[in-house]
Amino acid sequence: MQTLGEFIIEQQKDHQDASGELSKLLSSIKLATKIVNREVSKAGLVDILGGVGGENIQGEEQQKLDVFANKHFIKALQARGVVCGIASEENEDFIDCNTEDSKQAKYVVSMDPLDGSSNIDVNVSIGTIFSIYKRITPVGSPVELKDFLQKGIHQVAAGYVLYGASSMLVYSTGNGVNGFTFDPSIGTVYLSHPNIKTPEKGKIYSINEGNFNSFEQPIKSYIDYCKQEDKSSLRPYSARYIGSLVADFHRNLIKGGVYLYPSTSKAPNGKLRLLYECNPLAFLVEQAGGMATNGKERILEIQPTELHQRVPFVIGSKKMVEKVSAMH
Ligand code: AHM
Ligand code: MG
Repeated sequence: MQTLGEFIIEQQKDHQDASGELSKLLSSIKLATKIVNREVSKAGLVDILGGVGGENIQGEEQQKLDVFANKHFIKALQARGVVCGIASEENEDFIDCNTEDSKQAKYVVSMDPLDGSSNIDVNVSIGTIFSIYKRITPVGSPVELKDFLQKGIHQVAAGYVLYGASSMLVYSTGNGVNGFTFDPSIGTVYLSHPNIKTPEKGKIYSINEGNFNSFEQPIKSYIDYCKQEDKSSLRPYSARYIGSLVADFHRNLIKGGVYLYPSTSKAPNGKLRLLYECNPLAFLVEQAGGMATNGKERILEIQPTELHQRVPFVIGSKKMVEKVSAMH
């Protein structure tokens, strides 16, 4: 089986990445992923569970693993001088990687270093999500906010890592989606899911239905629709919700389904962040033949206005997302 390292090199040959910069960047992500994976897999044995006693910029409690993952992803990206700037869900402002090498780098990365924090302490799957853009300011100048506030359609690559029963890295450079599985016994990552395509329709819906009363009418109607009996459209659908976006998304990507985090009265723009969570997964789902919308607009065409912006999010199998959109 092909390793991730071999795959990255081979892709580089047929890709516009003549300088090899994107390949080096992806290799840095692979390294950070291995470090975080090692730590996640022994959580419970070492003092890495629980909170650090502080909050991130979103006012959410930071977990030790959040902080650990954030630190190691930033370190890996900075050490090799492969990006000029990094925006993280855990940091209020973007980081200008101000080293000699970094100044010459043309890529910026936005990431959620550890998603699904509430699941860390109970041994349920969690993930990392990343998104890569070419900077729009000139190489050599300081990186600026506008380098990060690009529409999702301009992503050069995006992916996620799922720390689960086995750990996987799934990514795309705009040429299909490929999935790699960690073999912990030898520390190698192998291509296990080449050219992932998501089913056009499925029978899973994933939503925090506890918020039902505060959903807007189109979402309530869609949930009712999911529960109605109709053999021809495989209804009633199954409800599956882990509360770890990467895990919920990954299952639906492989099996077919729809994930929704809509607006609620408490969170009018939903909970998930456009830059760190929605855009990268929207890029992947489209590459796999699916769709992502905020109900009215394609996620990848939303113009971001701030780093930590949230948007209502509906993502998954094409026919299912179309149905939700039609109800809007
Ligand atoms: P986080 O980035 O703070 O971990 O929050 C994102 C997570 C997603 O992984 C998940 O889908 C969602 O929050 C669950 O939220 P809720 O508990 O409101 O259903
Ligand atoms: Mg998160």
